[in-house]
Amino acid sequence: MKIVDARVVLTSPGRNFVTLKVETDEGVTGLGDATLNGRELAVVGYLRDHVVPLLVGTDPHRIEDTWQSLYRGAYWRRGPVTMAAIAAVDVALWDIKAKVAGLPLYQLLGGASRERVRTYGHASGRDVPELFDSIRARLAEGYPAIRVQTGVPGLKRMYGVGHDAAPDAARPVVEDWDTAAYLRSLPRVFDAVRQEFGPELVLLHDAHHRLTPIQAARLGKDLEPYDLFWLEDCTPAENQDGLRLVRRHTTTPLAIGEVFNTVFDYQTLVGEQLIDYVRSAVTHFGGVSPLRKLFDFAAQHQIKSAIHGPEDISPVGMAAAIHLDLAIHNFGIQEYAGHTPLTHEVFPHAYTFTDGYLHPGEAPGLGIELDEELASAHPYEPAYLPINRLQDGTIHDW
Ligand code: EZ4
Ligand code: CO
Repeated sequence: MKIVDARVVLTSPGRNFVTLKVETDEGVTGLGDATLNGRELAVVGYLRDHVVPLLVGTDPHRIEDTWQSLYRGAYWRRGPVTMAAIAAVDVALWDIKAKVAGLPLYQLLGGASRERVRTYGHASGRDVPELFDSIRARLAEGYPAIRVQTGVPGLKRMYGVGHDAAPDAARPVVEDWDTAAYLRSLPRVFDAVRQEFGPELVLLHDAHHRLTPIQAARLGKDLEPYDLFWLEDCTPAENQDGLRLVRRHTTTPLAIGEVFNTVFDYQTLVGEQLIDYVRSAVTHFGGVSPLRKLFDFAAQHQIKSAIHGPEDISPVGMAAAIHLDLAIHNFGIQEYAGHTPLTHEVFPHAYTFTDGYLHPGEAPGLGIELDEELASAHPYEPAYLPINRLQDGTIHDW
Protein backbone atom coordinates (compact mmCIF):
# COMPACT_ATOMS: atom_id res chain seq x y z
CA MET A 1 0.00 0.00 0.00
CA LYS A 2 1.29 3.49 -0.89
CA ILE A 3 0.34 7.08 -0.23
CA VAL A 4 -0.39 8.71 -3.61
CA ASP A 5 -1.46 12.17 -2.45
CA ALA A 6 -2.14 14.29 0.59
CA ARG A 7 -4.14 17.50 0.51
CA VAL A 8 -4.66 20.27 3.02
CA VAL A 9 -8.23 21.56 3.32
CA LEU A 10 -8.75 24.90 5.03
CA THR A 11 -12.33 25.79 5.88
CA SER A 12 -14.24 28.13 8.16
CA PRO A 13 -17.76 26.87 8.94
CA GLY A 14 -18.00 29.33 11.84
CA ARG A 15 -14.32 29.16 12.76
CA ASN A 16 -11.15 28.00 11.00
CA PHE A 17 -10.16 24.35 10.70
CA VAL A 18 -7.13 22.81 8.97
CA THR A 19 -7.60 19.20 7.79
CA LEU A 20 -5.13 16.86 6.10
CA LYS A 21 -6.57 14.24 3.77
CA VAL A 22 -4.20 11.39 2.89
CA GLU A 23 -5.02 9.26 -0.16
CA THR A 24 -3.69 5.78 -0.98
CA ASP A 25 -3.31 3.71 -4.14
CA GLU A 26 -6.00 1.34 -2.80
CA GLY A 27 -8.58 4.09 -2.52
CA VAL A 28 -8.59 4.18 1.30
CA THR A 29 -8.27 7.72 2.68
CA GLY A 30 -7.46 9.14 6.10
CA LEU A 31 -8.18 12.45 7.85
CA GLY A 32 -6.13 14.36 10.41
CA ASP A 33 -6.72 17.67 12.24
CA ALA A 34 -3.93 20.30 12.15
CA THR A 35 -5.85 23.34 13.43
CA LEU A 36 -3.70 25.83 15.35
CA ASN A 37 -6.06 28.59 16.46
CA GLY A 38 -4.90 32.00 15.21
CA ARG A 39 -1.85 30.57 13.36
CA GLU A 40 -3.64 28.28 10.88
CA LEU A 41 -1.75 29.31 7.73
CA ALA A 42 1.63 28.52 9.28
CA VAL A 43 0.60 24.87 9.64
CA VAL A 44 -0.95 24.83 6.14
CA GLY A 45 2.39 25.97 4.70
CA TYR A 46 4.40 23.53 6.83
CA LEU A 47 2.24 20.64 5.64
CA ARG A 48 1.99 21.62 1.98
CA ASP A 49 5.60 22.64 1.46
CA HIS A 50 7.53 20.34 3.79
CA VAL A 51 5.47 17.28 4.75
CA VAL A 52 3.23 16.25 1.85
CA PRO A 53 6.16 15.87 -0.61
CA LEU A 54 7.83 13.49 1.89
CA LEU A 55 4.68 11.39 2.37
CA VAL A 56 3.93 10.61 -1.26
CA GLY A 57 5.22 7.12 -2.14
CA THR A 58 5.52 5.89 1.48
CA ASP A 59 3.67 3.00 3.15
CA PRO A 60 0.77 4.38 5.24
CA HIS A 61 0.95 1.40 7.60
CA ARG A 62 4.35 2.50 8.95
CA ILE A 63 2.91 5.03 11.40
CA GLU A 64 5.70 5.04 14.00
CA ASP A 65 8.44 5.16 11.37
CA THR A 66 6.72 8.03 9.54
CA TRP A 67 6.26 9.91 12.84
CA GLN A 68 9.92 9.47 13.80
CA SER A 69 11.15 10.51 10.36
CA LEU A 70 9.04 13.70 10.38
CA TYR A 71 9.99 14.58 13.98
CA ARG A 72 13.71 13.79 13.75
CA GLY A 73 14.10 14.64 10.08
CA ALA A 74 13.06 18.26 10.70
CA TYR A 75 16.16 18.69 12.92
CA TRP A 76 14.29 21.69 14.42
CA ARG A 77 12.50 19.92 17.23
CA ARG A 78 9.07 20.48 18.75
CA GLY A 79 6.93 23.62 18.65
CA PRO A 80 3.18 23.94 18.00
CA VAL A 81 3.39 24.39 14.20
CA THR A 82 5.58 21.32 13.67
CA MET A 83 3.66 19.18 16.15
CA ALA A 84 0.23 20.13 14.75
CA ALA A 85 1.45 19.17 11.26
CA ILE A 86 2.86 15.83 12.49
CA ALA A 87 -0.35 15.20 14.46
CA ALA A 88 -2.44 15.46 11.29
CA VAL A 89 -0.27 12.87 9.55
CA ASP A 90 -0.28 10.51 12.55
CA VAL A 91 -4.07 10.65 12.94
CA ALA A 92 -4.70 10.25 9.18
CA LEU A 93 -2.48 7.15 9.12
CA TRP A 94 -4.27 5.63 12.14
CA ASP A 95 -7.56 6.34 10.32
CA ILE A 96 -6.29 4.46 7.27
CA LYS A 97 -4.92 1.52 9.29
CA ALA A 98 -8.19 1.12 11.20
CA LYS A 99 -10.26 1.35 8.01
CA VAL A 100 -8.11 -1.35 6.39
CA ALA A 101 -8.60 -3.50 9.51
CA GLY A 102 -12.34 -2.81 9.32
CA LEU A 103 -12.35 -1.72 12.98
CA PRO A 104 -13.06 1.50 14.87
CA LEU A 105 -9.73 3.02 15.93
CA TYR A 106 -10.28 2.36 19.65
CA GLN A 107 -10.09 -1.39 18.94
CA LEU A 108 -6.55 -0.98 17.61
CA LEU A 109 -5.61 0.98 20.76
CA GLY A 110 -6.49 -1.95 23.03
CA GLY A 111 -10.28 -1.91 22.92
CA ALA A 112 -12.77 -0.21 25.22
CA SER A 113 -11.79 0.30 28.87
CA ARG A 114 -15.19 1.83 29.63
CA GLU A 115 -18.69 2.03 28.19
CA ARG A 116 -18.72 5.77 27.53
CA VAL A 117 -16.62 8.91 27.92
CA ARG A 118 -17.50 11.45 30.62
CA THR A 119 -17.34 15.10 29.51
CA TYR A 120 -17.42 18.57 30.95
CA GLY A 121 -18.95 21.62 29.29
CA HIS A 122 -18.41 25.36 29.54
CA ALA A 123 -20.60 27.74 31.53
CA SER A 124 -19.82 31.44 31.75
CA GLY A 125 -21.44 34.76 32.57
CA ARG A 126 -20.42 38.36 32.97
CA ASP A 127 -22.05 38.28 36.41
CA VAL A 128 -23.47 35.64 38.75
CA PRO A 129 -27.10 35.64 37.45
CA GLU A 130 -25.85 35.23 33.86
CA LEU A 131 -23.49 32.47 35.04
CA PHE A 132 -26.34 30.62 36.78
CA ASP A 133 -28.39 30.71 33.56
CA SER A 134 -25.43 29.31 31.66
CA ILE A 135 -24.89 26.51 34.24
CA ARG A 136 -28.60 25.62 34.00
CA ALA A 137 -28.33 25.48 30.20
CA ARG A 138 -25.37 23.04 30.41
CA LEU A 139 -27.21 20.90 32.98
CA ALA A 140 -30.23 20.79 30.66
CA GLU A 141 -27.92 19.52 27.89
CA GLY A 142 -26.90 16.69 30.21
CA TYR A 143 -23.33 17.68 31.09
CA PRO A 144 -22.22 15.85 34.25
CA ALA A 145 -19.43 18.37 34.95
CA ILE A 146 -19.14 22.10 34.27
CA ARG A 147 -16.28 24.58 33.83
CA VAL A 148 -17.23 27.88 35.45
CA GLN A 149 -15.84 31.21 34.14
CA THR A 150 -17.11 34.66 35.11
CA GLY A 151 -16.43 38.30 34.52
CA VAL A 152 -14.52 40.21 37.19
CA PRO A 153 -16.05 43.44 38.55
CA GLY A 154 -14.27 46.38 36.92
CA LEU A 155 -13.01 44.46 33.88
CA LYS A 156 -14.83 45.09 30.60
CA ARG A 157 -13.99 41.99 28.54
CA MET A 158 -12.72 38.65 29.74
CA TYR A 159 -11.38 35.71 27.81
CA GLY A 160 -13.58 32.63 28.02
CA VAL A 161 -16.63 34.60 29.18
CA GLY A 162 -19.66 34.85 26.89
CA HIS A 163 -19.05 35.99 23.34
CA ASP A 164 -15.35 36.66 23.92
CA ALA A 165 -14.56 32.94 23.84
CA ALA A 166 -14.09 33.00 20.07
CA PRO A 167 -11.57 35.14 18.22
CA ASP A 168 -13.66 37.60 16.25
CA ALA A 169 -11.40 40.15 14.58
CA ALA A 170 -8.69 40.42 11.95
CA ARG A 171 -6.47 41.92 14.68
CA PRO A 172 -6.29 40.66 18.27
CA VAL A 173 -9.00 41.97 20.59
CA VAL A 174 -7.43 43.79 23.56
CA GLU A 175 -8.86 42.72 26.92
CA ASP A 176 -8.04 44.27 30.27
CA TRP A 177 -6.77 42.39 33.27
CA ASP A 178 -6.42 42.88 37.05
CA THR A 179 -5.07 39.91 39.02
CA ALA A 180 -5.98 41.34 42.45
CA ALA A 181 -9.61 41.86 41.44
CA TYR A 182 -9.77 38.33 39.99
CA LEU A 183 -8.33 36.75 43.15
CA ARG A 184 -10.86 38.63 45.28
CA SER A 185 -13.90 37.80 43.16
CA LEU A 186 -13.47 34.16 42.11
CA PRO A 187 -13.89 32.47 45.55
CA ARG A 188 -17.09 34.51 46.07
CA VAL A 189 -18.41 33.29 42.73
CA PHE A 190 -17.74 29.65 43.66
CA ASP A 191 -19.37 30.22 47.05
CA ALA A 192 -22.51 31.46 45.27
CA VAL A 193 -22.45 28.53 42.81
CA ARG A 194 -22.14 25.95 45.62
CA GLN A 195 -25.02 27.60 47.52
CA GLU A 196 -27.23 27.52 44.43
CA PHE A 197 -26.30 24.13 42.94
CA GLY A 198 -25.23 22.10 46.00
CA PRO A 199 -22.12 20.11 46.90
CA GLU A 200 -22.30 17.32 44.29
CA LEU A 201 -22.07 19.15 40.97
CA VAL A 202 -18.61 18.59 39.45
CA LEU A 203 -17.04 22.04 38.95
CA LEU A 204 -13.86 23.13 37.19
CA HIS A 205 -12.16 26.47 36.55
CA ASP A 206 -9.59 27.62 33.96
CA ALA A 207 -7.18 30.41 35.04
CA HIS A 208 -5.72 30.62 31.50
CA HIS A 209 -2.08 30.90 32.63
CA ARG A 210 -2.62 34.28 34.28
CA LEU A 211 -1.05 33.85 37.73
CA THR A 212 2.39 33.66 39.27
CA PRO A 213 3.10 30.55 41.37
CA ILE A 214 2.47 32.35 44.69
CA GLN A 215 -0.81 33.83 43.40
CA ALA A 216 -1.86 30.40 42.13
CA ALA A 217 -1.02 28.88 45.51
CA ARG A 218 -3.29 31.39 47.22
CA LEU A 219 -6.13 30.85 44.74
CA GLY A 220 -5.89 27.08 45.14
CA LYS A 221 -6.13 27.47 48.94
CA ASP A 222 -9.02 29.94 48.71
CA LEU A 223 -10.95 27.53 46.44
CA GLU A 224 -10.47 24.44 48.63
CA PRO A 225 -13.84 24.84 50.44
CA TYR A 226 -15.62 24.64 47.06
CA ASP A 227 -14.15 21.23 46.14
CA LEU A 228 -13.11 21.84 42.53
CA PHE A 229 -12.50 18.88 40.23
CA TRP A 230 -9.51 20.92 39.06
CA LEU A 231 -7.96 24.34 38.70
CA GLU A 232 -6.62 24.56 35.13
CA ASP A 233 -3.54 26.37 33.79
CA CYS A 234 -3.02 28.32 37.02
CA THR A 235 0.40 29.57 35.82
CA PRO A 236 2.27 29.78 32.50
CA ALA A 237 3.53 26.28 33.19
CA GLU A 238 6.60 26.31 30.96
CA ASN A 239 8.14 27.30 34.31
CA GLN A 240 7.66 23.73 35.56
CA ASP A 241 9.67 24.33 38.74
CA GLY A 242 7.12 26.96 39.81
CA LEU A 243 4.49 24.26 40.25
CA ARG A 244 6.39 22.90 43.26
CA LEU A 245 5.45 26.06 45.12
CA VAL A 246 1.78 25.83 44.11
CA ARG A 247 1.65 22.17 45.10
CA ARG A 248 3.14 22.75 48.56
CA HIS A 249 0.31 25.11 49.46
CA THR A 250 -2.91 23.60 48.11
CA THR A 251 -4.80 20.34 47.72
CA THR A 252 -6.96 21.75 44.90
CA PRO A 253 -6.26 19.34 42.00
CA LEU A 254 -4.32 20.88 39.10
CA ALA A 255 -4.65 20.37 35.34
CA ILE A 256 -2.09 21.65 32.84
CA GLY A 257 -0.89 21.12 29.30
CA GLU A 258 -3.13 22.45 26.51
CA VAL A 259 -0.26 24.54 25.09
CA PHE A 260 2.33 21.78 25.52
CA ASN A 261 3.39 19.79 22.49
CA THR A 262 5.80 17.08 23.63
CA VAL A 263 6.48 14.86 26.64
CA PHE A 264 9.52 17.03 27.43
CA ASP A 265 7.15 19.82 28.56
CA TYR A 266 5.86 17.44 31.24
CA GLN A 267 9.05 15.90 32.62
CA THR A 268 9.02 17.72 35.98
CA LEU A 269 5.24 18.11 36.22
CA VAL A 270 4.56 14.40 35.76
CA GLY A 271 7.81 13.00 37.16
CA GLU A 272 7.29 14.83 40.48
CA GLN A 273 3.47 14.44 40.43
CA LEU A 274 2.99 18.21 40.53
CA ILE A 275 -0.28 17.99 38.56
CA ASP A 276 -3.28 15.65 38.53
CA TYR A 277 -4.47 15.84 34.90
CA VAL A 278 -2.58 16.20 31.60
CA ARG A 279 -4.46 18.44 29.15
CA SER A 280 -2.76 18.05 25.77
CA ALA A 281 -4.81 17.72 22.59
CA VAL A 282 -4.20 14.99 20.02
CA THR A 283 -4.06 17.86 17.50
CA HIS A 284 -1.22 19.78 19.18
CA PHE A 285 0.84 16.94 20.61
CA GLY A 286 1.90 15.14 17.43
CA GLY A 287 -1.09 12.80 17.28
CA VAL A 288 -2.45 9.65 18.88
CA SER A 289 0.95 7.87 18.98
CA PRO A 290 2.84 10.30 21.29
CA LEU A 291 -0.24 11.17 23.38
CA ARG A 292 -0.74 7.51 24.24
CA LYS A 293 2.91 7.39 25.38
CA LEU A 294 2.31 10.48 27.55
CA PHE A 295 -0.71 8.84 29.18
CA ASP A 296 1.36 5.74 29.97
CA PHE A 297 4.04 7.96 31.58
CA ALA A 298 1.34 9.86 33.52
CA ALA A 299 -0.27 6.60 34.72
CA GLN A 300 2.89 5.70 36.63
CA HIS A 301 2.28 8.81 38.76
CA GLN A 302 -1.51 8.35 39.20
CA ILE A 303 -2.11 11.24 36.79
CA LYS A 304 -5.14 11.02 34.51
CA SER A 305 -6.05 12.23 31.04
CA ALA A 306 -8.07 15.36 30.27
CA ILE A 307 -7.72 15.89 26.53
CA HIS A 308 -8.21 19.49 25.40
CA GLY A 309 -11.54 19.77 23.54
CA PRO A 310 -12.40 23.40 22.80
CA GLU A 311 -14.31 24.63 19.73
CA ASP A 312 -11.03 25.08 17.86
CA ILE A 313 -10.23 21.36 17.85
CA SER A 314 -12.03 20.16 14.71
CA PRO A 315 -14.44 17.19 14.80
CA VAL A 316 -11.53 15.19 13.29
CA GLY A 317 -9.36 15.99 16.32
CA MET A 318 -12.31 15.32 18.63
CA ALA A 319 -12.92 11.91 17.07
CA ALA A 320 -9.28 10.91 17.61
CA ALA A 321 -9.55 12.08 21.24
CA ILE A 322 -12.72 10.09 21.89
CA HIS A 323 -11.17 6.84 20.57
CA LEU A 324 -8.19 7.35 22.92
CA ASP A 325 -10.48 8.27 25.84
CA LEU A 326 -12.40 5.03 25.43
CA ALA A 327 -9.27 2.88 25.19
CA ILE A 328 -6.81 4.11 27.83
CA HIS A 329 -7.04 2.98 31.44
CA ASN A 330 -6.12 6.29 33.13
CA PHE A 331 -8.91 8.32 31.55
CA GLY A 332 -10.00 11.33 33.64
CA ILE A 333 -12.50 13.48 31.77
CA GLN A 334 -12.97 14.89 28.23
CA GLU A 335 -13.58 18.58 27.58
CA TYR A 336 -16.38 18.93 25.03
CA ALA A 337 -17.35 22.39 23.87
CA GLY A 338 -19.25 21.08 20.85
CA HIS A 339 -19.41 22.63 17.37
CA THR A 340 -21.84 24.66 15.28
CA PRO A 341 -24.46 22.72 13.24
CA LEU A 342 -22.66 23.80 10.04
CA THR A 343 -19.36 22.38 11.37
CA HIS A 344 -21.09 19.05 12.04
CA GLU A 345 -22.35 19.14 8.43
CA VAL A 346 -18.87 19.78 7.01
CA PHE A 347 -17.50 16.92 9.16
CA PRO A 348 -20.18 14.16 9.34
CA HIS A 349 -19.17 11.83 12.19
CA ALA A 350 -19.99 8.53 13.89
CA TYR A 351 -19.26 9.83 17.40
CA THR A 352 -22.24 10.65 19.58
CA PHE A 353 -22.90 12.93 22.55
CA THR A 354 -25.68 11.54 24.74
CA ASP A 355 -26.62 12.62 28.28
CA GLY A 356 -23.22 14.29 28.72
CA TYR A 357 -21.21 11.27 27.55
CA LEU A 358 -19.35 10.75 24.26
CA HIS A 359 -18.84 7.52 22.32
CA PRO A 360 -16.68 7.18 19.16
CA GLY A 361 -19.16 4.92 17.36
CA GLU A 362 -18.42 1.67 15.56
CA ALA A 363 -17.55 2.90 12.04
CA PRO A 364 -14.17 1.64 10.76
CA GLY A 365 -11.32 4.15 11.29
CA LEU A 366 -11.94 7.45 13.05
CA GLY A 367 -15.55 7.40 11.88
CA ILE A 368 -15.37 10.84 10.31
CA GLU A 369 -15.76 12.30 6.86
CA LEU A 370 -15.13 15.66 5.23
CA ASP A 371 -17.65 17.24 2.84
CA GLU A 372 -15.11 19.03 0.65
CA GLU A 373 -17.69 20.85 -1.44
CA LEU A 374 -19.37 22.34 1.62
CA ALA A 375 -15.95 23.07 3.14
CA SER A 376 -14.88 25.06 0.06
CA ALA A 377 -18.06 27.15 0.28
CA HIS A 378 -16.78 28.47 3.65
CA PRO A 379 -13.26 29.82 3.07
CA TYR A 380 -10.65 30.80 5.67
CA GLU A 381 -11.18 34.03 7.61
CA PRO A 382 -8.25 35.61 9.47
CA ALA A 383 -8.88 35.52 13.24
CA TYR A 384 -6.70 35.96 16.29
CA LEU A 385 -6.81 35.13 19.97
CA PRO A 386 -7.07 38.22 22.25
CA ILE A 387 -4.26 39.83 24.19
CA ASN A 388 -4.46 41.11 27.78
CA ARG A 389 -3.23 44.52 28.93
CA LEU A 390 -3.07 45.93 32.46
CA GLN A 391 -4.55 49.32 33.33
CA ASP A 392 -1.26 51.10 32.51
CA GLY A 393 -1.07 49.40 29.11
CA THR A 394 1.48 46.68 29.95
CA ILE A 395 0.91 43.36 28.21
CA HIS A 396 -0.05 40.91 30.96
CA ASP A 397 2.45 38.15 31.58
CA TRP A 398 0.21 35.14 30.83
O1 EZ4 B 1 -7.99 28.98 25.20
O2 EZ4 B 1 -8.66 26.54 22.70
O3 EZ4 B 1 -9.56 24.84 28.04
N1 EZ4 B 1 -9.76 25.43 27.02
C1 EZ4 B 1 -9.20 26.59 26.70
C2 EZ4 B 1 -9.47 27.10 25.29
C3 EZ4 B 1 -8.23 27.71 24.67
C4 EZ4 B 1 -8.38 27.81 23.18
C5 EZ4 B 1 -7.12 28.35 22.52
O4 EZ4 B 1 -7.16 28.18 21.16
O5 EZ4 B 1 -8.50 27.17 27.47
O6 EZ4 B 1 -10.55 27.99 25.30
CO1 CO C 1 -7.86 25.81 29.07
